[in-house]
Amino acid sequence: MMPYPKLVMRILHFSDVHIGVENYGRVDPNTGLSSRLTDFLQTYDEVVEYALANEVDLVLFCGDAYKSRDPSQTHQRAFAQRIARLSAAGIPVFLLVGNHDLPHTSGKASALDIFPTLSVPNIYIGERLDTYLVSTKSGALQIVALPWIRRGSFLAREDMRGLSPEQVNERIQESLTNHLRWQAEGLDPQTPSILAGHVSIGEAKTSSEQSMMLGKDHVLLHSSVALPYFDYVALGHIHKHQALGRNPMVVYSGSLQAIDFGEENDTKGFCVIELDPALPAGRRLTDFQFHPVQARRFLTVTVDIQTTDDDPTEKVVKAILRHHIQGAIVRVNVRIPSELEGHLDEAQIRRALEQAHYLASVSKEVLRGRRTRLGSLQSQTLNPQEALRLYLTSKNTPAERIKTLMLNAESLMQEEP
Ligand SMILES: [Mn+2]
Repeated sequence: MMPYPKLVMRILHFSDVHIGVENYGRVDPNTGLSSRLTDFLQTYDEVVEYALANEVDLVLFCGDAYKSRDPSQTHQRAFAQRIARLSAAGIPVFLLVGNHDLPHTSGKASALDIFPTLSVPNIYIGERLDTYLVSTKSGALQIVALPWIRRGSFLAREDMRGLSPEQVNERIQESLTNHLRWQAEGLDPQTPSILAGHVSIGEAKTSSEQSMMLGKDHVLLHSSVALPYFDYVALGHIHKHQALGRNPMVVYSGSLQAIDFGEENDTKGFCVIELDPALPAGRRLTDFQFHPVQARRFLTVTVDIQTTDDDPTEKVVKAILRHHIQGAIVRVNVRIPSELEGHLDEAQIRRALEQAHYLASVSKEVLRGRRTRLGSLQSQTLNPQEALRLYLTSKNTPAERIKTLMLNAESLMQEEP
């Protein structure tokens, strides 16, 4: 007898596409479009191609389709074209609403509202904290959605009056934690279940220079989301891919492209998981894979010039050539003693960087002679007062002024932290 085929539900989890991030890009003179738009769409296409080629049961997007809350029509078309391909192939798509997808006020449409408005088949929008039942070709799946929560909707409530921003966050965190537990306890234990959240988890690491974060936001604890009812916890919002634990696995898929040099060392990609519906609740995850995409590289080249280097420019050029420059977004940081500053030929350095996709900066940190002398005094043997006095003296500060500043500094240093 043929063995009964094992039914496995395969889910693709990705997040933070951020179409419209166009810094460090070149404008194509023919189309007027940024090269960074092409970058973002190429990695997004890698996700879609994988989903189509591997006939996944569900594509789960954990929020932030665009950079802006008011994306341009070109950006909206680009996002929708890819969703339409999945929909047409009969692959259900769950779109969770992120902070960048939300309008400022509750009456306005979110950037994702267009899909239910047009009744695009197979598309689900996770726009409120609720449990959604999604039907896939491998059976039903419960998704508890935790979209981005608009502060304003909490602030308007009477019991929020007079609270500090920190206290408001505490209330939001408490409320979300309770609501999540309530949703989780109401799940059908016979049906596979995942949590999809667009939220910061306190234990997570961030890497970007935080330019995408929109202020001080609520942060949940790992223990608030890692509930035993879930077979997998899929997260978006933090751009660095990471797993925060097992039983259940709590995972940020991370973004598909770095947005700044803070993410230089991140590997970008998406996650593919397999659930076995026959296993007990909370233990159905049978496989987890992270699939890297061909994200645009960011590269920092740092060069330290010594007083003994006779050709600083050559040293910088050699350091550049040791790296894979082609196609990268590059910045060069040169630390150079002031007496050699004039010997740095910036035009020659820029020529060595011609193969880069984009040259962000060539910056010089000029090390003044005084600073070198201070370094040679074995600064680790100086106490803070001595170091401050030495610094003020080196800056030609008048003696009276030094006296006043030293008194102030000492009283500051004696204060309890
Ligand atoms: Mn976000």
